[in-house]
Amino acid sequence: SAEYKFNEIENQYLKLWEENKVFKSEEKDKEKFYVLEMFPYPSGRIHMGHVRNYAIGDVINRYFRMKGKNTLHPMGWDAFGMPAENAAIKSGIHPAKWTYSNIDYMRNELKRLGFSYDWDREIATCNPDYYKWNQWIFLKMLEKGIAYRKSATVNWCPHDLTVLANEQVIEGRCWRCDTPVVQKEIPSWYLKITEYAEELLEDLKLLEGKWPDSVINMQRNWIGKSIGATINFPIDGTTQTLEVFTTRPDTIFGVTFMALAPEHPLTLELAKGTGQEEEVQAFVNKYLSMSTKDRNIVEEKEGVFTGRYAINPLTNEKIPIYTANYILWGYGTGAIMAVPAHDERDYEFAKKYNIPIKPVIKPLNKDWDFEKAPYTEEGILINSDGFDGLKSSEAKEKITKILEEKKIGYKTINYRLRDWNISRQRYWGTPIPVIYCNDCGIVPVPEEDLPVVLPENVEFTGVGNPLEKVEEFVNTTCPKCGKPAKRETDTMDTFVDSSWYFLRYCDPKNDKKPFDKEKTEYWMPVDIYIGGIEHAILHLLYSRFFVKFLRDIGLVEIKEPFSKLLTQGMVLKKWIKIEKLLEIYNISENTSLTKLYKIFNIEKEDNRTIKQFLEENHLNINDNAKLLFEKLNLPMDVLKELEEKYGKSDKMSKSKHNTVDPDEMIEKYGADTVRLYTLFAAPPSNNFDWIESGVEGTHRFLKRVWNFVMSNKDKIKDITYTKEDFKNLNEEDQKLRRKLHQTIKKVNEDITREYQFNTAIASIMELLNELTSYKGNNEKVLKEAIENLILLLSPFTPFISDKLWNEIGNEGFTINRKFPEPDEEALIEKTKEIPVQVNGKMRGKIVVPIDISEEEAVEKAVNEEAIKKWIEGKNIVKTIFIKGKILNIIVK
Ligand code: ANZ
Ligand code: ZN
Repeated sequence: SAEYKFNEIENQYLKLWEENKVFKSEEKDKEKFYVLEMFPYPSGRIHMGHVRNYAIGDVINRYFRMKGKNTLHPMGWDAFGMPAENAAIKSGIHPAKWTYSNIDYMRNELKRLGFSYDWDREIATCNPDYYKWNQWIFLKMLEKGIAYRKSATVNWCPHDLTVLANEQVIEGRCWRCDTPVVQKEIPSWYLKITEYAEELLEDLKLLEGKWPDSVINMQRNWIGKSIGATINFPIDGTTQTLEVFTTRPDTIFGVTFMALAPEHPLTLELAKGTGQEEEVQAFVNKYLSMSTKDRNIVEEKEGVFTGRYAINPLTNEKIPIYTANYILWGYGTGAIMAVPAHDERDYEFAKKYNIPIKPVIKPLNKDWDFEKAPYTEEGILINSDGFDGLKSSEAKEKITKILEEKKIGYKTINYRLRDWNISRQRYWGTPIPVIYCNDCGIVPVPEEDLPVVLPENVEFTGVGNPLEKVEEFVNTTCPKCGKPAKRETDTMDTFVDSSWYFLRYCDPKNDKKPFDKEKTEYWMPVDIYIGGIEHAILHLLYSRFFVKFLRDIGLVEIKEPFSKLLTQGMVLKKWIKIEKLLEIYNISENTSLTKLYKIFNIEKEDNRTIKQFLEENHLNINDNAKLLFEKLNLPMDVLKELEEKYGKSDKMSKSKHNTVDPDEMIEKYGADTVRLYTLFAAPPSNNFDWIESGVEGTHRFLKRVWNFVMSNKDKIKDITYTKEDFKNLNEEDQKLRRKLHQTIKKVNEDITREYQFNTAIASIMELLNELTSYKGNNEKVLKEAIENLILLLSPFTPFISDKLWNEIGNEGFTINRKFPEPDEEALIEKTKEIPVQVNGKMRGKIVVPIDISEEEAVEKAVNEEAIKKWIEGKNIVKTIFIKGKILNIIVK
């Protein structure tokens, strides 16, 4: 039969699918199913992580299509962002050109993999048709007070005069020019996500069981709701008070010091005239010059006494006030009442500075020595005057109430969540649509003037924000008074772009509105969203926030954008260091190349040592051994074996040289094999190692499918069948049908239950084994099995499936066929083979109907050739029959 020419087949079907617009989707009077994968950043080429992510989505889309759902499966590009601008700075290519050419390349790669996207819905966020609506939504937020401007601290490079993202700060220095980075306050635009904190938290309940628990927990912690009290402590010798936030008002009798953030305005003020001023000033200076990132790295608690005391409002005790590095400015009030007996950080601090530790909570039923460690849970109050004996929960309420009565405190709910700073001082993003007028102040760009388009003629020097230097862009007129005015040059954080793109896919070409409500009402919410765990917090939270805001202004009615979330695992690749290679062969850097060649049976003289060679080639023993193999032309198959045996699994990355290029794999094995392998290697949420022998195995399976179907195609081409034909089948035919329908059942179950593609594929592989060993000659049974085998494979390996489908005489494409459903009838085992013993010894087997009676079974056994001879001429005295299991005949 004909060879499996995957390249030819795949290119042929790519064309056919495109010509026939097979993946088009539109609203219909039919149940919908929206399958979405996180859209990629157009970095240049797709990587294996993308292949896996999109292969998972593709199977789901194809499967539910075949199950009769009206599916939506769109794709687009998260196209704004830093790498494009960095490329412009480094090599002078315009970010737009760089981005669009990457998009063109990657679109082809995705098509080549056979992914079933409706490309008519493609969006690129850097297109003004798209970002116009970012601006429109921003203006709505501005109108509703959800967008606002305030000053923010940023990383600033004093040499390049530019704001740096955290990733651009390398060990406290600018990534470009190595100048130490400083912190600077600049005005920025914020979105008031905190207004939705409670709802974002509350609605996580709707996602329970549908999103991974880990993601729900990360969101919950990020929002970080704390219930407690705000308490005012009078400051001794002044009329001022110190306001603190605590989640443990029940511990107020145990306060032994107070602590302020270095940034707290009272920190320096209190120290004035106490003799502590200089020391406090030095401490504050030290921490203010540190970036938040560096500050988080400092583990050691550190602080300085301010020289002042606060008064505990319930005990009238004098308590020293410190400034301390572990108090954050921007959370709570930036000041705390410290209870070292019951808080880890306070305990550490108190131990270091010899501050008293006073226990006020007793554990319920265990011993505790407050000199050894703090007790941080709730318990029973002690050393707390009239509150002794109360449970923490009761005391919290009582104490808060008393503070409220005395008007020195009140119940407070605090969220860790901060408002979202969307200002980026960069070119390649959505311009923030506001204008600054000397007379009118901040003026929103009128809706009819949208989009504010990025100017094209821009210079990328790496110094400052390129937009600031484009006079035609910056200088404009005030929309209110008509006088000269200046345009905002900040662009939006690219997370804005991805916070609503799933809505735009529902109506991607609308030029009157961001999207039509009727269309989003039909398609939304997304039924399954697939992507990396790295987006577990920000992207998902921002998208949820946008949907809630858009609902508030009447654009959507849904509560949550993503009904189900699947976070796929990583594709890892084992690799070994040169160092490890030397160790394996028990050689050293001083070994000669000649000897190294010998190890691999290569006759070649080279007197340089490995060390010399590495130096000459700018390699190092921590580099991937692959580099050495390549440079010395050593046998790659040996390296592969070594990697599989001794290698260390790591996420694929360029710096480790352990990436596997999808294009290369497709070239070598075909897209069907690459898809099938990534799906077969592990369940979607697990990590797995890319192992080429595994790829080869999957490829061999597809070859066997090909060969089997092609060698039977003439036999079955003109055969037709109906269920009626399968009424009275012999055992062999029944067995094949049973296996077929068991497989169909399992594949359906595995896919719908947690998307267990790997086990589904394994069962299809078993089905092929059964088929190749089928000894019957019922062509109807054979045809049914082959047709269904092809349809079962179709979501995973669509190219070979469509090709074979047509080869055996069917028209059209498998995605338009119904996905197989099990014939319950065929699942029932009707006959069974059971062993027969005579006087306890195995003498043969009989095939009998499953519900046969004892007499009938014995009747059949005594007529069986192999058994007959042990019974002839004797008397049957007893029979023991266990239905479906065994028959024992006792004779004399
Ligand atoms: C007294 C106390 C006693 C506290 C005790 C804890 C245990 P969460 O749950 O994260 O909201 N805190 C308040 N503001 C802070 C700030 N700006 N920087 C650092 N720590 C701050 O934590 C609230 C608790 O963290 C508060 O309750 C406060 O310490 C501290 F046995 O007050 B607690
Ligand atoms: Zn004006």
